[in-house]
Amino acid sequence: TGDKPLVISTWNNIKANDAAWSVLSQDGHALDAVEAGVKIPEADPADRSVGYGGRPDRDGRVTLDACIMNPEGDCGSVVFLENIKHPISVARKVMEDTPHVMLAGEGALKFALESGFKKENLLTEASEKEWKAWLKKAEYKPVINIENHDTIGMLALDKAGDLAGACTTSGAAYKMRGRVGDSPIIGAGLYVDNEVGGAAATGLGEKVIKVVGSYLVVELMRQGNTPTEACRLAIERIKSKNPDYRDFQVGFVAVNKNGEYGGYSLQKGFGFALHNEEGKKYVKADSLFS
Ligand code: SD4
Repeated sequence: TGDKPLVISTWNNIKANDAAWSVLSQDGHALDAVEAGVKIPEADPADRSVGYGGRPDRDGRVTLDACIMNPEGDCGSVVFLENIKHPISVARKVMEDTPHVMLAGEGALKFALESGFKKENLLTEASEKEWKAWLKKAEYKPVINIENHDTIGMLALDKAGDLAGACTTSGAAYKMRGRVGDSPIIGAGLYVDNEVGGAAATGLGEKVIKVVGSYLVVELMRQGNTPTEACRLAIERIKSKNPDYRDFQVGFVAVNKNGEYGGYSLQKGFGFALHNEEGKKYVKADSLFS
């Protein structure tokens, strides 16, 4: 640990890290790295929790949440956005080209179209088929299974020592229409403080929002905890607030200003992808329960 540049992302997002690494290894900026990185799963129809190919809400619509933060502490976010393949790039435009932090739904779509993004159908045949099968029982409960996610939260530390982060998702499968999770909410799904470090979350967003999870992890690092310990303490907090703690998953990843990194989850099965000068790998995170 302790080297830069590096990129870390939730789950087995090795390919996303590759794209981020190609920016970082050429002395690129952390913000460009995380945007390039998370665009990979956004465009990948095989990734069923992000962007194109993501599982729809219970009405059969793919609705996307994303946010981004730069080393200056600026942030941009889109929530409940439909028909745009790269919500992270729209979030970046919200940050850079508007006086606002967050745009929602129709307004976010209007802004995206005005900014030159194209309207596209994001519901793939595979996701539509699964949704139709789900409709037969239609249990109206956001489904977050414990071991099979790929929502991406990504943090990068560039050669200059600056931190940025991005988070993007299609959210909980078969959620209520209009539901927004933690992923696009600054402090919940993502937080970066260039003086301390950054954190990102995945899992059942409602639980992450309730403890302002990523902000909590960053503040725990500010108090002197290592990234792994900060993630563990935030997971302990979630456990202590939720009697149903065995029924859902939450995982955090974090990196500090020195290039130390880590992750931790509530249930087993979580891990993160890491790329630094030593190469790339998938790391199984420790969990509170095994
Ligand atoms: C959400 N946190 O919308 C996201 C879902 C997720 O892997 O992380 N899935 O609640």
